[in-house]
Order: sequence, then C-alpha cells, then structure tokens
Amino acid sequence: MARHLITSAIPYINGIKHLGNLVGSQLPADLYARYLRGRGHEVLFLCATDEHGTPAELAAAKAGKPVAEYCAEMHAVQAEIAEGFGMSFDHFGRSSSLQNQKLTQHFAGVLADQGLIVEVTEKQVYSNADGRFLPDRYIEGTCPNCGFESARGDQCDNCTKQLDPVDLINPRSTISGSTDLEMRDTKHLFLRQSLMKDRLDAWINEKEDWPVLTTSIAKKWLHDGDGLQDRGITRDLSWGVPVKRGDAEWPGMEGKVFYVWFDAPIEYIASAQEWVDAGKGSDWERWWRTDKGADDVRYTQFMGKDNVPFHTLSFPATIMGSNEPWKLVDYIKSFNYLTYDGGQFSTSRGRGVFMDQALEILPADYWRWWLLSHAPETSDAEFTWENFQTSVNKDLADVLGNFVSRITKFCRSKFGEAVPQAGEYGAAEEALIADLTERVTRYQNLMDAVEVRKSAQELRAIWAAGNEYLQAQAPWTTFKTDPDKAAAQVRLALNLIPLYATLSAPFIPTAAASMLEAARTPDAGWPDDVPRALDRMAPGHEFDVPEVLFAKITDDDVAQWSVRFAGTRD
Ligand code: B3M
Ligand code: ZN
Repeated sequence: MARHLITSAIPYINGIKHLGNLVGSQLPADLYARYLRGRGHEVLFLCATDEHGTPAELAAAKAGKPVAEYCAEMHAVQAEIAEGFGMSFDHFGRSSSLQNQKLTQHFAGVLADQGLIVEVTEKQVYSNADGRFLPDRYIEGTCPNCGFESARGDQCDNCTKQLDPVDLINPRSTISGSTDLEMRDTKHLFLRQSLMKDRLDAWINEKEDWPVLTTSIAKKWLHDGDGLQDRGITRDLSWGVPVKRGDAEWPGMEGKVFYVWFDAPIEYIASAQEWVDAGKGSDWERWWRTDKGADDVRYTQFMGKDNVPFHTLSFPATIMGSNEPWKLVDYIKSFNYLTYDGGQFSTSRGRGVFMDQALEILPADYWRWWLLSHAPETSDAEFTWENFQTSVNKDLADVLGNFVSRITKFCRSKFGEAVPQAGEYGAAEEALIADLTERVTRYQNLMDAVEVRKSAQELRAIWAAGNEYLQAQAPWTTFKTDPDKAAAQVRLALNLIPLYATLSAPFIPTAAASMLEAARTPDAGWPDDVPRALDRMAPGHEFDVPEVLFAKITDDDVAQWSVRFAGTRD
C-alpha cells in the first residue's frame, strides 16, 4: 500500500472563507484523504492558516488587536469551522509557527549557497506619515488613463489599465490617507527562478496525467512573454518571518521579512513538524525527505487556480533549488471558481455564503454533497439556491435517505428489526449485485483519479440502483403472495446500507456514520469484494430504523436565504 501525503492550500488568516474557497481546496482534499484511508492506505493530511503579509496586518489593525493575538484567535476560529465541516486534517498548523520560521530561513540560506538568490536595490513608495513602505495596492490616486479618482497602485478598477504607483496622479496612502509619499531605495532578495526554467519545464512536461488546468497555467508562466521571471521574496513589513540566511543575520536585510508566498508553501513541511511536536505523529521526515523514506510517498496538492503558479513553479523552484532531498509534489489538483447566483462571492461585500453561516443553517453533509457534486473542475460552477435545493432534496432526501428509511421501516413492520432468513436470491438480485460490482470499480477508478464530479455522479447512480431495484421488485407487493421472496429482497436491500455508508463516507461522513450505526455494522470495511460485502448483515443480524437522515429544503427556506446572503454581511 502506498503512503499518501495530502495538502490543501492554506487559507489566509484574515477572515472566514466562503464556500468557493472551501470547494477549491480543503473540501476535495478531505474527500480524497477520507477515501484513501477508507481503502486502507496510510495518509498524512495537512493544512494550516496562512498568517503573514499585509492583509493580516491590516485585518488586525481593523480589529484593534496586535497582529499576533489576532492571528491566534482567527486560527482557532478557522480550525473550529473546518472541524464543523468534517475536515479530517491530521494537523491544522500555522505558518507563523517557529518551525516554519526556521525552515523558511533554512531554505533561504541554502538557496543563497546555491547561487540562486540575488540582492536587488529598487525604488519603492515610502509613506512618511505611516512610517513604512507601501505595497502597490495600498496606494490610491487618480488614473492617468481615465481620470477615475480611486485607482489603485497596481490597477485601475474603472478602466482595468495596469498601473505602476508612480503613474498615479495625486497618490495617497490608503492606510492614513496621507499624501506625504516619496520614492526611497530599498534592498530586496530575488529568487533566480529564470535559472531554473529548464529544470522546471522538464519536470512539468513529465506530468502527463495532471489536469490541463494545472499544466496550462504552469506552461503559460514558463513560456509567455519573457518567460519565467526572477521573483522578489522579501518585503518591507514587520509581520512575517525575519529575513535570515539560515541561522545567520543577512547584512542589509535587517527589519525585513520574507514575502508571504515564500513562507506559505514551506508551511506544508513545517505543519508535519508541528504534527510531530504536538505529539500526534512520530516521524515527519518519512513523509518529506526522500533520503528518509519519502520516496514511497505519493504527494497530492489541492488548490484554486489562482494558486497554481506558486505551486507549479515557485515552490518547486525552492525545493529543487535547495539541492536537498525534499519530496516534490506528484499530483496537483486545481479548481476553477464557484460563482454565487450570477456573480462573484465577495468577502468585502459579504455576498454569498461563508463557512460559518453555512453551518448555522444546515449540517455539513448537505454542503459537502452539493459542493463536491458541483465542483468547478472543468469550468466555473454556479451556486444557486434552487439548484442546491433540488440536489439536496433529490439526491440526499429522495434517493439515499428515502431508500434507507423505506427498507428499514418495511422490514420492521413485516419481519421485525432483524435481517430475515427466508428466501433465495433470483435473477433480479444477481443482476443488481453484478451492476453494483461494476459501478463500485468505476467509482474507485474515478476517486483514484480525483475526478470529483464524476465520482459523485457514480455514487449517485449506485444509490439510485438500490432505489430502482426496490421500486421494481416492490417487496411490499411480493409479500402478499410470496413472503419468502419478499424476505430475500429485504435482505439484499438492507445489506446495501453498510455498502452505501462506506462508499459515501468520503462525501457525507456524518450521514454515513448514522447509517453504519443503524445497520449495526461499525466495522464495515471498504467493499473490495462487493458480493461478499453484501453479506455483511447475515440473517438474524439486528438493526435500528434510523432517524430521518436528510430533511428537505423548503421553498420558504430558499426564499429566506436568497435574501439573507445577497450581500453586505451583518
Ligand atoms: N493563502 C491563498 C488562498 O487562500 C493562499 C494559499 C497559500 S497555499 C501555500 O487561496
Ligand atoms: Zn482608469
């Protein structure tokens, strides 16, 4: 059995994520982790909060808190919400950890030793009133192209022209509003990615099985325009990993920190160290060092498409450039965007459903099912309340929930709360078993390939097959003329419950657990052999009629939620 390392892109600390963020990283990563564990593989599934950078500083200032305190609080909030959604992380770390600080400084040191870092002096906007250099998007002014008065230093939102802060007329700081700005020299470190272009290109070209979305973005960055550019990996900020060369000071870089995108992916490794330091694991090197056994590991990353350049190029450049035996990613699964009711989710305007709100109105499984079965894999996907209502009511309530409830109740009324003994399987039963055997293989192949939507479709078809069987055989009718035959039909149908639970657990873990509990089959393992798995509940095996698994979403709910989530939170 292979060992699987799985990471989800690490969410920024500065606020609660919306469902679009969730479906592009943490949720499909959790699906895959649960599936592989279900099949008996050893899995290490890691995530963390991404805590550095200007957005964190500003969010803390807005909350009136010291940034370290703000991050600690928000980490706890995000961890709790992730747990509410059933994220089965082995560890949910923090990029501000000491482990990540040390590791980031280590990588910078070895990259410098390899001649892959240059010091560059550039001019940047300095705000005297704020006592700091200003990142481009914290400078506003009048657009030289269209006259729009609130153009940002990097782009005009009105005419979309790309800008340089020096282009702006009457520039001002968005932090203080001050216009007392000047250009000052500042020194930064650049990672010489251009020197690694051929190595990265050859590596990407090997990845023939990667999603086109992933490789096309990587290739665009490698080949478009002037090709892969060197990248600044330091910033003039106070919150972040202090710039050091390994353990040593870096002359001229005092008071500066590494760019958040330099240290964030390194947290994938640091999170494994934190996992060990927290006493949850015993050996992180076996997952991350190819000289310590990580050659046997298959490493899969999950992320939204905007994160792809950093994971296909920058982070691999860090890893490869170190010339140390670190594990490189084997498969990158990336996602398009989820839109909300004809527009974008908007964090600033509170448009769309955010993770905390989602859990306030419905259990996690409802969201997990809809989001995963509509994952934006080959194109963007749109969330609408009508579509959500239809999917949940049809797939979860009418097909799966109804099947479980109907067969357990019927058995109770005619045979009692134990699997009936009488009767033999006939052609219809054999056909269902054969059909399910084929479908389960197909489902496994799709899950192995991380085809999220198609896996959901196959799972839905597996549920529907049971419903159709029940509908066609109608044991409630059979019972009137041939009770033994009805008993056999009920026996097979009851046995579908643990099968469905095990197969569905990666998508809807809570409902799956209730189904296993009702069937009293807590140890039902993965159905490697479907006919045998359908014998788990032997004649005489007792079960319980479960509570309603899924309640339907009403038209009133939809009407109310459409208004509530239309925008401007609170
Ligand atoms: N925090 C962006 C995001 O949340 C960024 C991902 C980092 S992954 C190392 O989408
Ligand atoms: Zn403009």
